[in-house]
Parts: sequence; C-alpha cells; structure tokens
Amino acid sequence: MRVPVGLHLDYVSLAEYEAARWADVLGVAAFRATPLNGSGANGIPVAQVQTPLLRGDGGVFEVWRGNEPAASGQKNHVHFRRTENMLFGCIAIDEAGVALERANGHTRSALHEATAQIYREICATLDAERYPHLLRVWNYVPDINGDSRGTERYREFNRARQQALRAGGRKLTRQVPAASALGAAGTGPLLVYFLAGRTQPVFVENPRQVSAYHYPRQYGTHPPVFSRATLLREAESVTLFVSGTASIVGHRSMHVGDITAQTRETLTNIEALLAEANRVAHGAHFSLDDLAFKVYVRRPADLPVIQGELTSALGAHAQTLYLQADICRQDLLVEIEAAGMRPLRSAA
Ligand code: 3EB
Repeated sequence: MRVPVGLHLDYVSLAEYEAARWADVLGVAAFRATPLNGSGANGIPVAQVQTPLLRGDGGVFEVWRGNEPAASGQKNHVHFRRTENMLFGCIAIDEAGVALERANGHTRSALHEATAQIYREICATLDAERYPHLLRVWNYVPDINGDSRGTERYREFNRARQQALRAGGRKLTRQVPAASALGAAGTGPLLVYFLAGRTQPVFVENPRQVSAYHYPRQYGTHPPVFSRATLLREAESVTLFVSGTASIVGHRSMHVGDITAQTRETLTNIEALLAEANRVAHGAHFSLDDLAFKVYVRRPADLPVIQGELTSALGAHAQTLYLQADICRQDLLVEIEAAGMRPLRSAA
C-alpha cells in the first residue's frame, strides 16, 4: 500500500534517527536521557522530553512528518517548523528563570508564570503564523504531583493554562486540543510541544467520561483544557490524536492501587473513544491496530503487568513506547496516549 500524503508519525531508534532524511520533518520529540549534540540541526524543533525510557536504550525519537517541504522558524521561545497546513512547535521554560511580578499584592508562583508564558507564546505564534487550530498538545511538568504553596502543582498548572488560553482569545471548552500532561523527571524546564493546523479538526469526547473541561471543582479550581481526542482530515488521510487516557470513569479515578484493573479500564476507555471517533469521523474507521501508543508508567515495577495486559489486548507487534512518568492524579498508576493515520479514500 502506498503511504497516503499527509501527516505521518514514526518512532525510530538512535541509528535510524541519525540516518533520517529531514526535508519533510516537522518536528521531533526525543525520549533520551542526554540531549544529542547537533540535534535540532536544520532548525528542526526537538522537544527533549525528560521521561525515562523503560525499554530500549540510546533513545526513541518521535518524528512527525508533513510529507511536503517544511520551513523552520522561531518566535521568542517557540521553535517551530511548518508546512502549508501544519505547524509543529516546542517551548521549554525554566521556572528558575521567570520573573515574579507582584499582582494585587501577591506574587504568582514560578510555575504559574512559566505556564502562562508558554501558553501566551504559543497563542502569539499561532496568531502570527496563522495556524489557528491547536490539534494536539503535550505538557511535561516537573514534579507534577508536588506542592506549590498548598496547591498541587498540576492544579496550579491548570489554573495558569486556562487563564492564559482565555487571555489569548481561545476556547476553553469543546473546541480544545487533545492533550497529555505528565510529570517530567528531575529539575528540568516545563516543556510543551504541539501540533496546530489551518483547518479545524473534529473534537471527540468519551461517552464513558465527563469532559475534562467540565470536571467538578474537587479536581481543582480551573479544569484542564483538553478534548479526549481530535481528528484531522487531510486530502487523502485522517489522523486521530488520542489524549492521555487513564482509569477514569465519569470523573472518578477507578481501581485505586490495582494496576491490572487500571490498565484494563484505560484500554476500555480508548476503545470507547475509538468507537465515538468512528461514529463522528464519517469515513475513517480506526481500530487499535492503527495506533501507536505511548504508555506512561508511574512505578517502573508495574511495567511487566502493564505490558502483559497491553500485549494481550494489542498483540505483540503493536507500536508501544513505555516511559516512566508521574500521572497528574496521585491515585493513577498508568496513562496511555495514542496517534494514528488512516487513508481517507481506499487509496491503496
Ligand atoms: C484525565 O483524564 C487524566 O491536563 O492536559 C489526561 C490528558 C490528563 C491531558 C491535561 C490530563 C491532561 O484527566 C489526566
């Protein structure tokens, strides 16, 4: 089958990465302990994600291609690369470097300021470059379950993200990107990478789950701004971006302490989301076989159980990347995101 024109995703090893052709690469997320010298050559944005690999050494590189010539650019801290219809960007801000301004007699936390700056700069970049539609956002927050002045850092992040998106004139419900938000290891920067486009995607919610932007206040004063999935239709293909998905039904975390049951509930959620995406997609029929998965594992010791469940559900040949990361609720042990492409017409 010939590869349809359109957005494309590969996970490659270090050796393949070093031999790759770059002309149509939009951007890269590098899952590797130490940054490569010379990565980001040709101005290609490389998000250095600090979530340790649980399998595979040398690193794994998530390579997004647009299948057409791409051009690089930078606006303030946002490194981006774009084709006619797509823009990949990444931005990292170190909390230690942000200026804390006094507002109404109190200072915002460094995390608030770093988050606000990142989302302000993303909005400004998309406005300036004219890619109005955020499709998919990946957020990596150091010490995500840690405390910020009596509030969990993830909740503080949510507050700043929502406020900055509001200030940027963006929707806060329904027409919001797919996303993931995970803990990053160590003391590195807050890191966000994203894909945006010029055509509006289809936004998909999970019938088994309360929309995250409608979570009740027990999960924080400002809800997380993301859709459960987005579908991008291009001329010859459809791309499905599945947000970070966990063992949540309604708005509650299920199976606290039970990694087997959490993994199964997460897969059930992804299957329900796929069914919903297929219902609203008109013409694309996604199955689990079409997707590449990123699996975030809180406790490395749970890896064999999680892997066993995924292998029996997805088969031994599924594209899976296992990473250690804290999940944004303390009681969640595993979170799974996915992406995949399908030809729109039978372009075989
Ligand atoms: C959840 O379903 C789990 O804050 O951007 C998943 C995906 C989660 C994205 C985000 C959070 C985010 O609420 C956590």
